[in-house]
Amino acid sequence: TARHQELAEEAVRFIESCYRELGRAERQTAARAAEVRASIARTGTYAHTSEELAHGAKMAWRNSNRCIGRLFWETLHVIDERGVADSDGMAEAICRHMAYATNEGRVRPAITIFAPADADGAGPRIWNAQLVRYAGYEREDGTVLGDPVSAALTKRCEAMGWRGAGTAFDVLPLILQAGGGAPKLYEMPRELVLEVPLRHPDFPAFGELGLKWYAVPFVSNMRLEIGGLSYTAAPFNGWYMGTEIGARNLADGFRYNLLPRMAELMGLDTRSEATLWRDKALVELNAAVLHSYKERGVSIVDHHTAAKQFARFEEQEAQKGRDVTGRWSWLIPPLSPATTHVFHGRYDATERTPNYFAQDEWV
Ligand code: HEM
Ligand code: NRG
Repeated sequence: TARHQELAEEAVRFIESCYRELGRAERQTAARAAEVRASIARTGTYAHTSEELAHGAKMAWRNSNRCIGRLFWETLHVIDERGVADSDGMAEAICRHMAYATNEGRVRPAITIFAPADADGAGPRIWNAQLVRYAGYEREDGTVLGDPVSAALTKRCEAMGWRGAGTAFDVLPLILQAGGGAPKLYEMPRELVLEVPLRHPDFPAFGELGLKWYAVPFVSNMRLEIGGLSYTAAPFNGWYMGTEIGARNLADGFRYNLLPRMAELMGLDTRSEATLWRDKALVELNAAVLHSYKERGVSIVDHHTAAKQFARFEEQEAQKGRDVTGRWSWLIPPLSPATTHVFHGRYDATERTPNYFAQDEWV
């Protein structure tokens, strides 16, 4: 059929580039390509070897146009959990991943890959956008306690019987769905969630706000596409760039909206925008994040260092004869972008595969 044809072409394209990068012999590549074609003709699909899976996941990171952290793409630790059959097994595998990646703060980039979607596109799913995120409770007046980005998922969790403590930093439970199964709720084991209390070296009053953030960003709602196969549950993590927390999660008006409070405790004049109180508050909020993670021994990178690492990635890729693709609007940091080389560069936004793609919520 036409779909088999398309899958076979994608699959062989991947096998060829993967095996070339891995330095496999021509004859081996041809034999594997023939095997994959035969499998697709006979069964409508094929399975990756563990080597293909591991290298494919790394290529997908390397091809992630919005990611400034790609220098380290080859170090990704790939955990093959394709054999997990039910949501209880998914929960256990996720716990193993979290413990490995968190590593008491010395964060290790990792991905857990569950079974791929079948021919109808149905596969296992993690409903949470990240494995660790804070609940957002919508109040009567429309304001939100906690993280507004989680308001909808929080409602679903409550509808499934969950009740949070009602603080601004309640870790949400997981909603896991194995292939074909019903979604099931799993309370997050507290000992697996490393968090960092936030303080500022020069503003003790900041520490009194009782703010914190979780140590590791585990993105859990993206689809990993390798050689025409879709891995619909493939949570991955690296470490944070400070601005993700300090310039967005805590600062955006539609998230924790902390700039006014920061300005107040810094004694800034907020009556006129021209005093640049927002900018001053933003810088110190970001300094507090970097300081706090460093103090607690939790991996984090500032945006200047991350941009330099990205420049090394660009050089390294040029040396390997590959062009770097990228989305400029995502690659520039949200704080002082023009101080980084990324701002002054041009990026080709072509989307290559393997890659990570957004997918519909809550199928
Ligand atoms: C996006 C940094 C590791 C894949 C991003 C963003 C940053 C970033 C700053 C933009 C996020 C935003 O604006 O919301 C880093 C750093 C890492 C890292 C510092 C440390 C090792 C990884 C890993 C993967 C990955 C391990 C996958 C294997 C992606 C993808 C996006 C992204 C797919 C786009 C997410 C989206 O569309 O929402 N990264 N990253 N990154 N990163 Fe990385
Ligand atoms: N901005 C989001 C996280 C997106 C991915 N960022 C990473 N990925 N650093 C946030 O929670 O702020 N990673 O795999 O390390």
